[in-house]
Amino acid sequence: MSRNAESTAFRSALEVIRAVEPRVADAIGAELTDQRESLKLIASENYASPATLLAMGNWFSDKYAEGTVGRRFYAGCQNVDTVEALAAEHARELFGAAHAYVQPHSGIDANLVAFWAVLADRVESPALKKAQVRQVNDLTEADWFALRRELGNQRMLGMSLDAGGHLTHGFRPNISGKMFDQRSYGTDPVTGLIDYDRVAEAAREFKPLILVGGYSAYPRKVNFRILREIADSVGATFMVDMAHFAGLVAGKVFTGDFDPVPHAHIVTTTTHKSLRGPRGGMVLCQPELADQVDRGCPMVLGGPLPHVMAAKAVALAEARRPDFADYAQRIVDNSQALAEGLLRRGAKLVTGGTDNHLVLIDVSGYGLTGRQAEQALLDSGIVTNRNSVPQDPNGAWYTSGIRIGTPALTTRGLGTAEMDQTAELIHTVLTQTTAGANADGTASKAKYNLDPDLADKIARQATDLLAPHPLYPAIDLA
Ligand code: DSN
Repeated sequence: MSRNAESTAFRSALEVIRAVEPRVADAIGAELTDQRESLKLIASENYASPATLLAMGNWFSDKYAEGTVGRRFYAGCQNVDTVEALAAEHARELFGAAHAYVQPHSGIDANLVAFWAVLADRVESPALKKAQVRQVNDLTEADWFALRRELGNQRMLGMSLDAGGHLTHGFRPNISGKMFDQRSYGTDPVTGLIDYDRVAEAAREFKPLILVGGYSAYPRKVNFRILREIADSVGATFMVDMAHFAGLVAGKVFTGDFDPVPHAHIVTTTTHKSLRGPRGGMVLCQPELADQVDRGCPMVLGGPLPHVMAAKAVALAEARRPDFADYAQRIVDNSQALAEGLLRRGAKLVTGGTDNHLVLIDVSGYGLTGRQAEQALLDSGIVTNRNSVPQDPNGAWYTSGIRIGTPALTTRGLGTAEMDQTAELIHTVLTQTTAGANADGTASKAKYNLDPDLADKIARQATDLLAPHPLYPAIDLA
């Protein structure tokens, strides 16, 4: 691929857009400039390849394709079949999965597909069998009422939100919490690590239908073999949400007990985080759940997005290349270098370090809330996001943590030495920021004081750090 080809493709696309609504073309160009200039440490973001981005911008977007490959509710889906089948094949091969469903539009969608597949398999199918009917429309009103109550009366056990679990794992503000009676397992208050004996105890007491593994803010490996044993011991279906670390599984950094795919009945993921594909979701499962998973659309999903499935096929093909394993390893090397740099300078890290792509700083050590720290870092050109820490006294809005992740900077080519410099920038900002006060003199959880000249200086240093590693070097929009 010549450098000119990428530049020409994006420049031409912007020219076509500009002729209709120049402000959109300008915003697209400005977004590239902003992404090029900021030190992106959001653990859930990355930079998809030009090929992945281009696969999304075309007429596949116009096609409806409810159903699955070869079994559509619309005519003319032969080319959609090609890209959906390719994406699923790449996913199966990459992860060693029996079945892959690539239609979910996001992580929450993938989780909803998984939850309903399990409910259909474990609750609805037995009810249909008992009533000796083939499908729900054949149930009597009384049996349908009983089944609906039964579906709404199931239990889920997942990791607590402040220990790093995700909102979609059964928490009340999310639809999953309204669907399931949920209990959480936390982490050890001293080590910050998952205590598998406590998980087993919670499972024995609560007897969940679904045990959920996976996280969005836990900086350590998880032993999925042990979690599967716990699930089996109480007859639960074991589901893993690997959205954050799918790239580390794909790149064989997480293998054996730490690879969820051979251990879980069903695995969900997004495709855009450490996996570096387009924004989207995906479900992998054991053969016995495949039929139910494939009913995701129209069960809980709107029509599939063929242009995004095309981009998933491209990104998954990229992840099957040998250099992706090297990329995945570098993500973790960088994350560990960042953690060590922060620790050496005196930062307080949840669990004292990291095994994966993310580091969680407890910024109460700097006398700040997560919100204050996030904004002070942003003023200094460093993009992170605030996050709860275990037993967080500041709740989910202000929080006491900052979550930082290395997938994006690793894509740009930054290495461990630059992670140490990044740790220095972060530490400098956080030590030089002080908590602000409200008008009545009380302590504010949002206001903060940071010398603007220092913030500008750090932002320039961040830009200097990025300069040798241009983002999309082949793309010149000028
Ligand atoms: N938005 C994703 C994250 O940042 O972890 C998932 O909610």
